[in-house]
Amino acid sequence: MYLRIDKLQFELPQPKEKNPNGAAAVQELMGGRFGEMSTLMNYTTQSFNFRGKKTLKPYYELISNIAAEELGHIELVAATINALLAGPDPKEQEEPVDPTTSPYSYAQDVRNTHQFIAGGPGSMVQDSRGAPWTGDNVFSSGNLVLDLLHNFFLESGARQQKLRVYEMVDDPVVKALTGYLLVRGGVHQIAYAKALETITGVAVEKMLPIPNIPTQKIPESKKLMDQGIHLKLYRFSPTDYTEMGKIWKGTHPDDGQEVFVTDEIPDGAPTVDGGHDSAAFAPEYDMAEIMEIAQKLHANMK
Ligand code: MN3
Repeated sequence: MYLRIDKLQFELPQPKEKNPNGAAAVQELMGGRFGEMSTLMNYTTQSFNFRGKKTLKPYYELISNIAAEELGHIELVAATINALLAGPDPKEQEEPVDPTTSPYSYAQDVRNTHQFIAGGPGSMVQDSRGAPWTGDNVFSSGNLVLDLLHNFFLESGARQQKLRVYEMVDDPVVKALTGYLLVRGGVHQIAYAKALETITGVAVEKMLPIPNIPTQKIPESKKLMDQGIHLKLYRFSPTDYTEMGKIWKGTHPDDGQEVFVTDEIPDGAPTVDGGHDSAAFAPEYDMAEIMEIAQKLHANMK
């Protein structure tokens, strides 16, 4: 079972300006092969299929709790895409189109028109090409070492692509998102390395960081590392999953500090609301009308 908290894991800044092509690039972190949908569904599926949940409890718990955190990561990526789609209009705007004839025409030249036509506009479960995420991205072999090795590779590929999106999209909301995901994905990358080491004795941590750029070099990440966010593995349950500290222990390869499992959950921050978009009939053409309906529903509930 999952408990849902109506907050983002991390506070995102306001976007500089509306940036649909930036939003299309960030889609890779949602529905790309190495995106958050992939980390979420790989670890979720592996936890469902796990054989030996009691005998290999620390490994089962590690995969399960990282899966729970990834659910919050897809939420953060969606919030970033939506922030870029709903941000303030760019200052140097081209000749405005007559809104009475084609109110939605501003969206015709964006990279991913699907975000606008199907999404209203909103995030999609797609990569940066607009190709839908697929279950073919899930690897769940039933062999623990192979699955952990895959997960280490997945987090390493994810780290590379986050760094590329960081360098591609010049907006504070994207820098903050990628800065945060680099720190948290780094925890997961190291956790899978530590898990592999406990089973095989191979010093997987010596391969880190992949790519070979210290996370501290990213200002948005360094700010979080100064708060110790890179040392914590969150236990997303009030009562269960008590043994993953047998794997998530020892030192962090970046700075040698002690890592630990924590019962505290992230402080969290408000979710993003794109507001009313009458050109897209979202949530409806006439906002006053839907407000009236909502008020009636609210009155009926009393
Ligand atoms: Mn993640």
